[in-house]
Amino acid sequence: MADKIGVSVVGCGFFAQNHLNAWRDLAKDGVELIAVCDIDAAKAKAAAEKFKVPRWYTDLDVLLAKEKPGLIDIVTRVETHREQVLKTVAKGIPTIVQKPFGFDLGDCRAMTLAAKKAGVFLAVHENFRFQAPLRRITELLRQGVIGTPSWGRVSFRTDYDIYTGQPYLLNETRFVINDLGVHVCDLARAFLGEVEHVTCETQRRNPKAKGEDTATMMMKHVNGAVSMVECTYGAHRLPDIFPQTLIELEGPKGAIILYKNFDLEIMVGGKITKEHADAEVLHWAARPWHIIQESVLATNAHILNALRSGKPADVSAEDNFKTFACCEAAYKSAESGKAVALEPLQAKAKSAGKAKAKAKPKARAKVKSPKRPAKKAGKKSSKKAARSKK
Ligand code: NAD
Ligand code: 89V
Repeated sequence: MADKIGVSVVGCGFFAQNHLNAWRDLAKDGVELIAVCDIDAAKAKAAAEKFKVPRWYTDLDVLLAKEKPGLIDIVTRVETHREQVLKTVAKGIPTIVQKPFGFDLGDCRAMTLAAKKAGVFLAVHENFRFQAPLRRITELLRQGVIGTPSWGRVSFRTDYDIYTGQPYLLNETRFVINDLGVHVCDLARAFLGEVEHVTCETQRRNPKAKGEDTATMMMKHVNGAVSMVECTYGAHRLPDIFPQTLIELEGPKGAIILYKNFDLEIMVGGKITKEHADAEVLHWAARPWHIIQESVLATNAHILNALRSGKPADVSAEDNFKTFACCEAAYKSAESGKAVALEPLQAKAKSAGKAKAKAKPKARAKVKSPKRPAKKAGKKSSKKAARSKK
């Protein structure tokens, strides 16, 4: 049995239920849930009772004063990430923060720099690349089955009702790129390499949404590869395959295509090899979310192993900063109608991040365009009655 590690989960809302289940499954690897925290006392208490966690809090500062977690897992919404991560990192506590890492690249840089300066482990819970079919594609690419891909498509298209489980998404001024774009851009980087520039068009198909719900991006990768990277919550397609991501990759030796329902085809030397790459439906999971739920367990297990072996996670803060830079470039491209190079953006965010990292959260400059989601909207939805975790 591995050494024990005390884990605290901050935020006990909709998606945290998956994290709590996954940490409970990792008890066999020494994980002990020691405390949970949510500003909504009912949610913190309910999570503590359901997952047999000995202590619950409604204030992260109090938790940090009383507990000594070996790992903190922040599963609150984006507007709280920067403030919370700066607190946990200042205490020297290894930290995981849910996606999107920050609201903008300045946030991401401030957190990345703070962790680097303090020498504290910081990972982003970017789980899509840990989904079973996408893990399989990574493995095939590492084996060089199709050679280095020079073209790819990463596609997430649905109009599944995500708003019942995540009503706050309708109020996000940065909507689908921050919510789904982070996943598909991360996959494009993972499969085709670092990105040189991004072109993007956005659409708002659902009039009730404040922000864009559709993004079509084209990326030029540093190695010359090109990818089409798309995500929408407004595609009226049947069957709706939520929450599946479809992949196409073409390399010098062949192609890999992930079709709907996890059917994977590997085309090499004039032959097609077919695999069914579905994930196990874990004992606490249910279709269609099982593919995401199993990836939460895989992501947590990967991050825990990285922490224990003293290495950065594959989805470290530094790595996810590069994914978020693609998203920032996509927003800027949609605004300007031009291709946006990543390098100057990353350099700019680096210096801005340094200055902001020193400032207290209250003293932070207001983001002019696009605006951050109104605090009221977040509060209102967080107080809603307990929702299904599916
Ligand atoms: P939610 O609103 O249901 O849950 C957030 C919880 O955080 C609420 O219970 C709220 O009371 C609590 N909270 C707010 N401020 C807090 C604070 N200062 N201290 C402690 N608790 C606080 O939101 P959600 O849908 O669970 O989303 C949480 C995060 O998970 C978001 O960043 C979202 O993007 C992400 N998410 C990821 C996936 C994925 O597949 N990776 C899927 C869904 C959501
Ligand atoms: O946050 C997310 O990743 C979600 C999804 C529905 C894909 O889980 O919105």
